Amino acid sequence: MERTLVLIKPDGVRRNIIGDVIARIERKGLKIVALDLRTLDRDTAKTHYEEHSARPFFESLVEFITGGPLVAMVVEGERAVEAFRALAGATDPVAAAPGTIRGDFALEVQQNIVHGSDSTYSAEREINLFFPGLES
Ligand code: RTP
Ligand code: MG
Repeated sequence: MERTLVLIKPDGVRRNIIGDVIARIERKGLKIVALDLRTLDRDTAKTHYEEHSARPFFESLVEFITGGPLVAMVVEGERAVEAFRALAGATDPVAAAPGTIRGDFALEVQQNIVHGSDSTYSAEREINLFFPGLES
């Protein structure tokens, strides 16, 4: 069984759509095996997004992701990484298909409601960062 790290980013929490996002995950048949509301510190945010550290939007991304509470979850199921990325939709919410989380709820590329790990390798790294010691 595969696992992925899902975040409902601060914009999603602010807009009171935690329940809607969770409902879509559960409706798909994926299982939530860990869940926590927390505000990220800058070091954790920088580590989480370290692949983007040289990008012009990095500082703005760190500000945004640390700017309020977010929901962190470990989601499990058959091909969970790919399954959640499909539910989330394209990074740019305007390009994201209607029916996806980003396609239905967002307009701006930074404030795109959710994060999902992009590979099983990233998932393992991110789950260890957010939920160290979580049993398998
Ligand atoms: P995520 O990592 O959050 O799941 O999103 P993703 O894989 O679809 O997109 P990625 O390329 O990893 O970008 C990470 C997050 O950075 C913000 N972003 N801003 N201003 C910009 O041009 C820009 N590009 C990306 C978004 O919040 C994106 O989800
Ligand atoms: Mg990404």
